[in-house]
Amino acid sequence: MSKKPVALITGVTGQDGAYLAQLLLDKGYIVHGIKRRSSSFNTGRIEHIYEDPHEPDPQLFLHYGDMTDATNLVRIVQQTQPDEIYNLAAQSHVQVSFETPEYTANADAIGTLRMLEAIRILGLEKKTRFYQASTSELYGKVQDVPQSETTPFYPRSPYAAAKLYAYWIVVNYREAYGMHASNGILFNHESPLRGETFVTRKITRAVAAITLGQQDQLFLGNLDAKRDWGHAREYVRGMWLMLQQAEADDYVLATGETTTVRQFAEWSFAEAGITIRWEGQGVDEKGFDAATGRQLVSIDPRYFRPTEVDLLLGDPSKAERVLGWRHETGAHELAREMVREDLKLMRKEFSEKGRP
Ligand code: NDP
Ligand code: GDR
Repeated sequence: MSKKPVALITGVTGQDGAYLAQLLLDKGYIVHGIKRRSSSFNTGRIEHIYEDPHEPDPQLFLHYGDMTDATNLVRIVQQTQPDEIYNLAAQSHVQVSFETPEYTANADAIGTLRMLEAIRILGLEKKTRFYQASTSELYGKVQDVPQSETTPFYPRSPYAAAKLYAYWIVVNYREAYGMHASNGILFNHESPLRGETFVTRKITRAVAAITLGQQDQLFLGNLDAKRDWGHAREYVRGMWLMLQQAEADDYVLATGETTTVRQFAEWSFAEAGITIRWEGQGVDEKGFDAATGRQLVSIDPRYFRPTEVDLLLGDPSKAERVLGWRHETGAHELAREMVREDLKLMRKEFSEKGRP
């Protein structure tokens, strides 16, 4: 019987970590995940796949760790001897990075270096393949679309600047030490598991709460930002495919279509049977229920960023050609799925609390 492949996922408790852990378990991997110590429960997204380690034959193991602690990363890599490391852990919120720039650099930039060094210190350069969660935020101010692997970078936030370092240190370790280390330059990808403060999930949760009479209004920032939104479940498959190639390389994963925040909001409300009519300009713009005239959307300038990324639109043709990867879900279908799931979730929460 051949030995099962072993993967280590940093950020296993996040959106992508949860989908990736599921994918790798389905493929017969032993999966190790790093989770942070938290004062409250933070494994909700992987609860359904985590078995009690005392039960016979567990396949998913969790280790306490942090990207800011090199000793702990070295120890976990030493203990687990992974064939593949997926480095997904990050302070991943762009706006929050303006408030916590040093921490973001520590976790997202130096954290990546720490993980690469753990591989080297342990002499695993030839055994362990490495995936880095790079991002379309690297393009930042570049309006030359579609953005591909050869488009120059121009980061527009402390988050993007930290991820720029991580991108290049991965390229450098690949070239300097012959490591199988790849960057996935992933455009925005969402799902019902998306963090609640990212704009898509914020919108779909608000639509569900407004529909169920639990919220009056949705406050948003820049409605005109354009994003290339795909489905996280499909993107984690692309991560895995990158590590199955004979040679490491860098790949864009994207849908090749772009949508405004405004349009995503319209689609989300439409899924709940509400047509939005917009009135006003800039910070005074408001969204009304076209049927009842009730105001449902307002602008809150607190959500404007000091420097914004106006337009992201990716060209996934290299990943399609080399990896055979393809996206299936577009932004419209994504909005519909996320609203349906949030409605289900909230109805369940309310019924458990004895409310309608
Ligand atoms: P999430 O924010 O949902 O998950 C981030 C994960 O990192 C969580 O498990 C979080 O733990 C963990 N984490 C944060 N800080 C640390 C730290 N200091 N030490 C250890 N773990 C930490 O992000 P996504 O799943 O959406 O994204 C995964 C990765 O891909 C991130 O690196 C992100 O920057 C990148 N990316 C995401 C894109 C997207 O559209 N989703 C697009 C391109 C790149 P906890 O649960 O405790 O908070
Ligand atoms: P982004 O995602 O910054 O692209 O980073 P986010 O959903 O936070 O913002 C997308 C766009 O929507 C605008 N926006 C708002 N954003 C939030 N969060 N809240 C609001 O109320 C709001 N109103 C308008 C933003 O200004 C922005 O233009 C995500 C993260 O997952 C990163 O980790 C990842 O690298 C990139 O996607 C690709």
